[in-house]
Amino acid sequence: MSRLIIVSNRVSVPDHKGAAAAGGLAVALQAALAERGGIWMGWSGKSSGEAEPEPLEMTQDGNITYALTDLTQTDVEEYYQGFANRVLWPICHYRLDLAEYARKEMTGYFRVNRFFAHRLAPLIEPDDIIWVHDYHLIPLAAELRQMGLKNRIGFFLHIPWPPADVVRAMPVHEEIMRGLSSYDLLGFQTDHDLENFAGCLKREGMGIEKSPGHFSAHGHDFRGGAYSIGIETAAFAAFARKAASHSMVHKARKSIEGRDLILGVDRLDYSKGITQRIDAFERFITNNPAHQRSVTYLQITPKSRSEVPEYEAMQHAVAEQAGRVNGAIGTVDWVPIRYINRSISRPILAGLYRLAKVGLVTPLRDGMNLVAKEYVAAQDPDDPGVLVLSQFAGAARKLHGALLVNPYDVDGTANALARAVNMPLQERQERWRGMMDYLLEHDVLHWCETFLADLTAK
Ligand code: ADQ
Repeated sequence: MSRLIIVSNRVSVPDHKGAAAAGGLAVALQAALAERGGIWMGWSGKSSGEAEPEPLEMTQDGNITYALTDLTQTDVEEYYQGFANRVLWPICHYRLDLAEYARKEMTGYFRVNRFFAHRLAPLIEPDDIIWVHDYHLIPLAAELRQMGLKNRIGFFLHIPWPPADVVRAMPVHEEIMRGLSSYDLLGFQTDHDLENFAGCLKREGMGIEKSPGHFSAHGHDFRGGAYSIGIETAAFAAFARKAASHSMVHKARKSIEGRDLILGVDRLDYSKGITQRIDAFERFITNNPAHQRSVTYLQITPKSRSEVPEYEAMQHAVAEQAGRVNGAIGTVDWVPIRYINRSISRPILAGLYRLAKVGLVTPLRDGMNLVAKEYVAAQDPDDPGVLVLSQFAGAARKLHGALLVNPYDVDGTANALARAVNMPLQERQERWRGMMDYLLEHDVLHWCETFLADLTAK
């Protein structure tokens, strides 16, 4: 079996606290690496001076080598905070209005990809297979090919891929499309993202889809597929079962005083639709006064990317909005919204999911959305809660038992909330069973194995 090399912007170096601390994606990638032996390379998260780069920071764990590189402060600003998070992220989430193009940052993005290629190339052996992750590193294969590497290289995009008209708003869209076309296998979260990619190739006149999932562009033949990422379903369900006895979960249960818990869990990001969700909750209460005091909405939202201006602005907007709604609909003995800006350990998170009568997951656009899957996995089969899910999350393509909503439609989401809190047990069980069966079969290991099987297939 060939060795595996994984490259991603950030790397999960194990701290040996077990799966609970690591999260499903890291666990699955580490399992794939352990099976084949290999290397996981990425940015250390640190910035260094502009002088000669320090040698790679290597950590050995069994047959896996973790190789981390520092970047300069300029690199971090241009590649990561700049082009990756202020152009590719908004564009891929259909937010043309938020994309900030600057030539300097685009150049920095391609420069850092070349730097990654030069640091990685000496570690690569001829029959290694290489798996690159996410939008930070789209040009990496093209750079490695430029250096003469013939290895099989796959790419998985964790975020959505938008239609041609959106992609074409990006000044360097041709280079980005050429970068994607340099891989041997391109993995997208859903069939819709794959269709959008095929549409972009066609619209650009860059290439053709010779047969479903088989492309030819720039003189290179490659494949593309939809590989929906999963979670560690069985392990997560086990955390949730155990979590009932966790003191924090116990305290949370006591503090809601018998009310139904509606739960939202998201990184603080404009793609997650948090402000629209708070509006929908307020509308639900004003349209259904009988539910005043009978529900508590808990929104757990750790800060992310605070160095990017749009995120900082959002932090203020959400906090203000939650305060305003509490002021408007709260009563002396009822605080409708609890808003928390912190990360929560996975076992406690699993316990809170299980406690919640409704999982409210309403991104405006999301590659997959693992929170939706975790919420389902954490439910008590005898008394499962209801998932209210945005039709614009990749997860909606397969989680047919959810109540699907359009997050831009505040009344529609408010109505779905009312339906969720009133749903009879039998309907909740039927909806949940179908989703859970799907998630048990399509877990994160299945995702990882399917992608790697296709990447290594002749
Ligand atoms: P994200 O945008 O980060 O991921 P998501 O898929 O929901 O979104 O994953 C978030 C993860 O963070 C979940 O595992 C969740 O449990 C965890 N998390 C969120 N809030 C937390 C908190 N307060 N405390 C602790 N943990 C918390 C990107 C894409 C997604 C895609 C994933 C994986 O944007 O669309 O599903 O990658 O491919």
